[in-house]
Amino acid sequence: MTTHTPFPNDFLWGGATAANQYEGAYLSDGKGLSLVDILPDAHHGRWAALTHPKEAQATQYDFYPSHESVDFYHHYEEDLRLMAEMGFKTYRFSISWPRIFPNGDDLTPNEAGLAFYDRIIDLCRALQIEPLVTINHFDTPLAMLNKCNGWADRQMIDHYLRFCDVLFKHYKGKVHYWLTFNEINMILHIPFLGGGMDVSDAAHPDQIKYQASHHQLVASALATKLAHDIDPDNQIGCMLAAGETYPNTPNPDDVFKALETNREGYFFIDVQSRGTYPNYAKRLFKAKEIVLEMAPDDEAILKANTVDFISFSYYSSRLTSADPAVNNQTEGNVFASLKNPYLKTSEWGWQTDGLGLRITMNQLYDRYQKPLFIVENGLGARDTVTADGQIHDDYRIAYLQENITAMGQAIADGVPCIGYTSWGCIDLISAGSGEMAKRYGYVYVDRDNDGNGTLARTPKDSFYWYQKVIKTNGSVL
Ligand code: P53
Repeated sequence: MTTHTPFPNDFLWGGATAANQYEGAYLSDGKGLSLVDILPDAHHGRWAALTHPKEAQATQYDFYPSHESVDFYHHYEEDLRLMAEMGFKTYRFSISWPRIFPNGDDLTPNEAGLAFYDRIIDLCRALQIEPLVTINHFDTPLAMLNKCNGWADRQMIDHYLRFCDVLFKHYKGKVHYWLTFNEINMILHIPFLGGGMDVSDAAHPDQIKYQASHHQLVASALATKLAHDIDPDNQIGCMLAAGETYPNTPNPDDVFKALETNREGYFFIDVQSRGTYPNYAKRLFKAKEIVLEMAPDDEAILKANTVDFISFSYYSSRLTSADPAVNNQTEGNVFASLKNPYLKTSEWGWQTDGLGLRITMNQLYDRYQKPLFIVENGLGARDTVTADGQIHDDYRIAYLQENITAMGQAIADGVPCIGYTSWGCIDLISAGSGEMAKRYGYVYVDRDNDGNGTLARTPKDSFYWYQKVIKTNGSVL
């Protein structure tokens, strides 16, 4: 019996993690401090720390979730074998920049740090899992915050390229898929995670944020060139925190507001994929009184070195209104969004919208005509271990079913898609809240918000479900 599936034969099914939320071992083998290493969890002021990082740095918290995290550093073999057991074709992970360059501006790499990723990449290859590497996932070395306010300073481009040069040469022939910056648009929303900067006492934060964005965009283009020069087989992707923003009503004011909100993210991909700043940037800069400082070659660099594919994270659609009285309920969220009454909401206020993924994919492809790669998707939820020692996470399966079905529909609509890596395939620390309780994984990790637990790994029901999805190439969901 042949079952119908919209997914191509070589579709890359897998899962995604990031060093700063997964590895622990925060000072092992010469690693320097990562941005997240100075942050407490949501119950001890994480949001205040994210928005005032210099103050956070001077504060002694009782507990730092990232320091041990779920200790992938010492559990990598077990974890990669579990991924292989699910049938992963690809595994997306990030390389911790301060593990390789502890201070950011070091001139030579920390060999012990590279040795760790050698072990990961060699085992991936042995298990026939294609590595997909995020070069910078919220992980600018903390030392650079203190030295030059992170990406606010143009010298970060050189430091980043030195890091890239080491990676592209060292992993030549072993890694072919690279993402230059995780959720590059995050720099506007959480400048500390996105750009290693503190803008809390800046007179004109938007000026700093967009200038730093420019530095990252130039760095991304130069990294793309370097990757192609070193190995023409390298495929380089940009990475957007995506999710279509809908208008709250058919009022054209709301529709226009939604268009502007979508452009806040497209802004970055317009540069990375089309090679030029979009037309609307001029008016945006004028309205925000931003004057970008550019080096003479910057525009030519951006133009000549566009990305090969468009990757993105998608958790939910968003909703906006032009009426400030309606919109102001939403403060405090990373991405402001009204509550959409047509959608289910998770415990953390994120809404499930599979069709929104199909819409987002169609919009991205219509705009860029480059292959897509979904590199994050999933439901952060509280899990309970039942008396039989199992985790029956039917809510997670339901979310993934809805989203994967919609992805298949988008592919059937004619949108090319290279692969799908769901977020936090093994439970890890939440970026936004620092909690362990907000879990995304197919594999449960025994650890709680306060750091108690054995770190034992247990497959959840969703583990066996996803195994079947991969085995049938998405024909059984
Ligand atoms: P958490 C929101 C807030 C922080 C990071 O988020 C985010 C988002 C959603 O776009 O981005 C990504 O852990 C990020 C991951 C993160 C994941 O979303 O707050 O790339 O590092 O863990 C999920 O539930």
